[in-house]
Amino acid sequence: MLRASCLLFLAPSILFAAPVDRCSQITAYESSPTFSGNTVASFGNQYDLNSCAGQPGVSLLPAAGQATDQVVKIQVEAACTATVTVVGSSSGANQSDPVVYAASTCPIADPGVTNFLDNSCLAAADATGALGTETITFAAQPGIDYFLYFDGFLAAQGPYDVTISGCTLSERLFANGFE
Ligand SMILES: [Ca+2]
Ligand SMILES: [Ca+2]
Repeated sequence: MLRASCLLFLAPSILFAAPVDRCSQITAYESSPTFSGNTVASFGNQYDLNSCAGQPGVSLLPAAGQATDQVVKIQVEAACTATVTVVGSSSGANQSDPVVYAASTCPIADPGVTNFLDNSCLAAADATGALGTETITFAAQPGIDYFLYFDGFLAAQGPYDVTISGCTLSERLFANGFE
């Protein structure tokens, strides 16, 4: 009886893991291949890139990634090639100009300090402007945490929709005793 109650209590946060503003706020793996977020109210510019170690040729203007950002954590069920597509949209005067990158680390950000993820970056994209679509692809292995960052160009903040294809996302919980 107690166990069932615990599961019911936990279920909403598991089923609806959503992008959060910084790595310390992640409480569950994102297991849905489609979800949405909005960087308008996010904490700040916690994460950024100058380059991407896993994709040396990627074209990133200096302002790519300077906007406020959100992040999710995923694992995959089997070796696969993940394709992450992000489509920007608008909310009031805010127009999203998405920048997306995947990385193998998620540093805990100090207030007012931007963590540059150049060295742990697996793939990155900022090929289009406001309300555009950005796509990254990277090889994923089971049992490894991958972090997907939803960022923006310069100060562009706004809502966005994400689709992850090519992989089955793991629904595993955190190792917190409830698994
Ligand atoms: Ca940023
Ligand atoms: Ca863009």
